[in-house]
Amino acid sequence: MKITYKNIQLVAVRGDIGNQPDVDAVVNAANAELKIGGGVAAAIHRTAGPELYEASKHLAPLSPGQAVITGAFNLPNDHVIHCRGPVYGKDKPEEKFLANCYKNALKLAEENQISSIAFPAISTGAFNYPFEEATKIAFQTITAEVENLKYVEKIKFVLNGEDDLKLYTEYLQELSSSH
Ligand code: AR6
Repeated sequence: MKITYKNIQLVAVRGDIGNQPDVDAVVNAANAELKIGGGVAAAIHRTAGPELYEASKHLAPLSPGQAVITGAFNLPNDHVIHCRGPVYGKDKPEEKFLANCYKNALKLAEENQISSIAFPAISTGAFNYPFEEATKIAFQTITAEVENLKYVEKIKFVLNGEDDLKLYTEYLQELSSSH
């Protein structure tokens, strides 16, 4: 599913965030220590190679909502933006921290003149954020930020499951018809 919203291309696909050659930057769903972990982080580190951890570990610890940027090494991208999402039920207020992840990632993208970026559904795996609530926050935040983007032209959402893609597709359809 692909739409154009206020001159920004918004795309949702089902796939692996570690294999998105059509974007300049991929977002890592990181933990505080920027350790390799599971899920998104494991997929990104697996393809990027050990240099990614070497390049990022000195940037830890990250607070909830914080984002940092590194190179992408063997990934087919130029940059990795590492965001620490909130652990649901623990890092409060979780809505604000999750929104900050998307805001801070886009801010770093702008500062680095990045034109295309892929996001996973931050915090919805090991960090237990309910998928529907997290999706609402992702869309609220991104649609509010779109006005401020000068360099970013394309935002891609890379989802793991069929139902996840279905929900993102519904949000994109709604945005496209409201616009
Ligand atoms: N590509 C796209 N999405 C994926 C992939 C993939 N390869 N693998 C999983 N997902 P998670 P979090 C989905 O756990 O909740 C890690 O261990 C997954 O289904 O990666 O922010 C880190 O090291 C879910 O919807 O991130 C941290 O310790 C979403 O991506 C911690 O987990 C996020 O799942 C971060 O937890």
